Amino acid sequence: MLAALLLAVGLSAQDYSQPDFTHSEGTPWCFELEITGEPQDCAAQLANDTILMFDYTADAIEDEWGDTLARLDISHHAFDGTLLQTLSEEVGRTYALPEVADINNDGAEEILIPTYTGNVNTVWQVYQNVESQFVHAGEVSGLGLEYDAEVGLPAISSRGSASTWYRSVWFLDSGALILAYELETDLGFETCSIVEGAAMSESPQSAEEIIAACQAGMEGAEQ
Ligand SMILES: [Ca+2]
Repeated sequence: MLAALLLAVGLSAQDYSQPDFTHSEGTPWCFELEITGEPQDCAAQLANDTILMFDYTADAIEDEWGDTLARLDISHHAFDGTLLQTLSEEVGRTYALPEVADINNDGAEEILIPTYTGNVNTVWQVYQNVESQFVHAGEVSGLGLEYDAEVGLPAISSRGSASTWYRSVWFLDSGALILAYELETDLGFETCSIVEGAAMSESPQSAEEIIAACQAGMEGAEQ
């Protein structure tokens, strides 16, 4: 697939400024795919007009428990087809698709790669572009990592048990994703608790303020 794309990029007179050029090569945009739980090749366009190709090879790897994993080869290309960088990940069954999103609101997109989905939560590998190269910044688990405008930091919600939820808030800088805090909400016991991370000082609210807001929200939800 990738070879075909590169050949086409090199030889054809196709207009690559057309946003849907990968369709002609048979590779859909990731955000257009329907989630099936099976590996699906896809492409993503970054705001700086470069292209990411996500190329899965199913059953390429066997883990220590004998389960088969897909190998995911990621290649980053300039619009003229020039290869800028390659990355790879081992991927189990996941009900999520690769994403590009600016999770820390600095104007540059990160790559979010789902590598495994458990009962509810998905494990995501986060890559940040640092000096024109994507570097692995960290790993999070939950429903989806996004910029939380209220907090001004990346955050992700995850399910604990039937009655517990977590909200993890992170600080991303210079290729490192560092936990600010994790807020646990127990709807059964109606309690809020917080675990502070190494980047707690990046939070605009203190731990006490976060807990107080959480408790107030729980009481408000009852009425
Ligand atoms: Ca960013």
